Amino acid sequence: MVDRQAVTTALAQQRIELPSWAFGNSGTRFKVFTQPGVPRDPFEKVADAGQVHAFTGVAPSIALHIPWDSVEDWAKLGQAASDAGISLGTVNANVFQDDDYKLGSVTNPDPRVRRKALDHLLACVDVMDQTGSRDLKLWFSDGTNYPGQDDIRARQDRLAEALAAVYARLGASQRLILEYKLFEPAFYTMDVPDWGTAYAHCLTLGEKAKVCVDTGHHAPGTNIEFIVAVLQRAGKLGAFDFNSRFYADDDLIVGAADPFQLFRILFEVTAAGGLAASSEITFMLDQCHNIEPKIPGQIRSVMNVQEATAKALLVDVDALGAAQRAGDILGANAVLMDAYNTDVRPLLAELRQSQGLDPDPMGAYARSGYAERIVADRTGGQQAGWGA
Ligand code: AOS
Ligand code: ZN
Ligand code: ZN
Repeated sequence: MVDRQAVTTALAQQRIELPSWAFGNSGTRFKVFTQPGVPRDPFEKVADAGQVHAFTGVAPSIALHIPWDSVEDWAKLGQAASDAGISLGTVNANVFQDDDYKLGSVTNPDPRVRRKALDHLLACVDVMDQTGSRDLKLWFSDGTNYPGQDDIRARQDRLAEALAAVYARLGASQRLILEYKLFEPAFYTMDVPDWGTAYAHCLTLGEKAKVCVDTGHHAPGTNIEFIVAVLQRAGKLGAFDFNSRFYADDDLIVGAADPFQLFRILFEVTAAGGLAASSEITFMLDQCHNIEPKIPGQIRSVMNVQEATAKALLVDVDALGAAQRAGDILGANAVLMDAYNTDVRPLLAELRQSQGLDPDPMGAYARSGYAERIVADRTGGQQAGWGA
């Protein structure tokens, strides 16, 4: 039997982190479409993220990107976040948008470039000290395009050296979260292409190093929930970058392309206690809203994660376990599918009402007048950073 009260409590405690770059203008390498009313600075991104939290109640922090979100006074940005009802979250480093990084950042054959990249990563930890952020998320665009272009093993050595230096700089409660990506921008080798490579580096580094699973960073057909289960079992699942993909790293709204996959992932997470108060998994979105409006896009994303989580929590794990032990293949599968096929929208609407929220976050935001206000007040919105 599923304990409905426990499901509601778990859903009420869920925390989803929003990416600051989701609020800026974004696009593909072909075109960035600008939208009226988008934030002109990090303060306005924080204000917009606050709206998503105000209407969903489960998105109380915003991930920052350095240098896109760099400000003179971090305390002031922290205050703006708190005024908006949220806090500053994960710090994302950027060692991919500089001419110097053509051959890589921390894995570059040139020691000068490696030093420059490492200095940026260390500077990000300085920022974390000021913002109170727990996590430093590292994604490297480093890799090669042609066989023989560079020494694969030497690049791993350089990567290990840089990671060790960053790890040594972390405070007691800070973590290094290493993100992997199959390809792009490099097309022959990426230096951190998969969970195994990320896991191996994190294992060497120590307890404070964990892996980030970006759902858009795998080959088509990859069983992501298996990776999640293995990492979580090893205590190395640090964070998610949730998004949807149809083809490559599409960064579309999470749950839009494959809600069943999202459910399967969240089932593994919840079954292994990943939603418990003691869990240290960061549930982050990593998306860009190239053509749809940004704040509603984020609200929809948060709701999609909530819906998949609710379904995952509704799995009757006792019945599932019994069927599994009995070797009842179809029975076990039916238990899972029963939960997936449940319409959880009424349950979530009730939960919101019990929290004093509107049961319909999308409608409530549309009625709030905020979208009209930012269009009137802001001109010259900032690009999210991609293609800058
Ligand atoms: C890049 O493909 C990765 O998904 C990054 O996680 C992310 O989009 C970037 O770090 C934003 O700065
Ligand atoms: Zn990502
Ligand atoms: Zn990505």
